[in-house]
Amino acid sequence: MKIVKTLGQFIIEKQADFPYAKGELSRLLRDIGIAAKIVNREVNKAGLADILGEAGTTNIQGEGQKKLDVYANEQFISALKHGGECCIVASEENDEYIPIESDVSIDAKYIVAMDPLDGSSNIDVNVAVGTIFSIYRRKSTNGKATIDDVLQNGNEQVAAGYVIYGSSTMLVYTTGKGVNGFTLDPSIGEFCLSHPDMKIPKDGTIYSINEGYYSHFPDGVKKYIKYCQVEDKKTNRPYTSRYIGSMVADIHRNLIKGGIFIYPVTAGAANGKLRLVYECNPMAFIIEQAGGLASNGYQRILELDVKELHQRSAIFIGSENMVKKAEEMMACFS
Ligand code: AHM
Ligand code: MG
Repeated sequence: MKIVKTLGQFIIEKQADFPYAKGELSRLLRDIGIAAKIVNREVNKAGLADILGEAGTTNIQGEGQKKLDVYANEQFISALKHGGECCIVASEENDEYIPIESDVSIDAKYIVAMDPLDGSSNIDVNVAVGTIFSIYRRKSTNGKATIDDVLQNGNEQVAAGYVIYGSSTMLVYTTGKGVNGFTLDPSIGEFCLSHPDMKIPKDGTIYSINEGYYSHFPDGVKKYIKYCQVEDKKTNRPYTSRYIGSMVADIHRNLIKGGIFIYPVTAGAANGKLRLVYECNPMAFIIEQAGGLASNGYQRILELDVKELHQRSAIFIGSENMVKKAEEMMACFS
């Protein structure tokens, strides 16, 4: 029988990559893995447990929250509270950051930012959803951690990852030394290493964008879409259009097959829709670590100044050559 490597074993092995580390980051990642399994259990039985539907509360963006958003949010926060490695959790579902002030976490080194259940409008129709997380080291050296500890630029992340609750459940993460993917084996309840050292193809033939908003897009994006659609044998065009409407699932597919995911600024969303801290920065860190690029059309996502928790950004993310080509077209109109 083939021996599988579990997420827990892999994390412990990789601790040697950080000789200064005392195991806190490893424990934090392990806690996230455990919370992901609990959320997975609920997502899987969503239709059965009568857990679907609006929870009746609204988040800071004014969007209706689904019950499972609330559940996932609570599970991750609770796992991070009890783990003791994290002094602040910032969640897309909470207006303010959550200080964690238990006895064990007062000296905790890490900040976690997360989108507990991304793409949640897809739950009702059995389409893949995801969790996105991002980990920073706290900057302040004494007293309580503050908002300045949270508002760090993306290039200061020490780890980032996502969980995709799809036809199988996977956890993909990076600590800045490549990207590794683990598939949940429900028979043993463990994430097992299934996609070691993931690399995104340098080129791809898939573009993912909500083309329904075409008339609201900037001219550079319209030009790039037209470029994707024009026939050219040398570059395998026309490309394929694939848009799930779950960022994690769209980017996961493109990571494996090669492609670009775009959520630009639109006439209705002047700064884009997706959140820099909870969605763009972690996905950008992962895709860059896999050899791809992530940009706001003009500038690297990981270098954007983070000024507020719920800041939004446009994003062009994926295969290197495709992102470069899209940036080229954006530059034509700047
Ligand atoms: P959410 O965090 O409220 O679920 O919104 C984020 C999601 C992304 O997963 C997805 O790519 C995007 O919103 C889809 O938006 P649209 O319906 O405007 O295309
Ligand atoms: Mg989201």
